[in-house]
Amino acid sequence: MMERPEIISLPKVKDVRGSLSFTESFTHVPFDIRRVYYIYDVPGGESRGEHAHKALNQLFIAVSGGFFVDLDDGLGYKQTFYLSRPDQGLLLPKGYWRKLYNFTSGAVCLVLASEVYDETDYIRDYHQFIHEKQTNGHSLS
Ligand code: T46
Repeated sequence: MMERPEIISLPKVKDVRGSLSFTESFTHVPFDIRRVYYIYDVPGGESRGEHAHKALNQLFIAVSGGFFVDLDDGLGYKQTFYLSRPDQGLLLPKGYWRKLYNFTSGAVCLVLASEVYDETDYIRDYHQFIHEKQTNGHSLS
């Protein structure tokens, strides 16, 4: 499975009618896509995320507008990405604290996810996240 977060390019088919991009399980994303959700109408100054997942792998796509994504693995890796291209995605493995913020007006974040929704997969307390990472190494229990 994925090791580090990375930006991937998605196919783009462009003609006089406009552009079309697509993604398929195991072709562009290294997991079976079990769920799709999207975040939109985010008011200026609001942020999303601020949690980590124990098992969930995801692909984030800015299908409209743009936003920042701060990532933290709890063990020293910290990285900020700016997503604004519908023909690119951010592959995010399990185990990263994430914060999405500074959404432009009308921005839409499409998320392809490897698991169905499960609240027990979330760690929503940053201190607990750091403690678990530093106790268990890379895995979250
Ligand atoms: C993530 C960031 C980027 C559901 O019922 N089903 C779902 O599939 C999802 C994703 C959420 N919900 C419910 C759970 C909460 O009552 O929707 C409500 C808002 O969810 P949450 O506060 O987790 O929203 P975000 O934007 O902070 O986080 C979401 C995802 O949960 C998370 O996986 O990485 O987007």
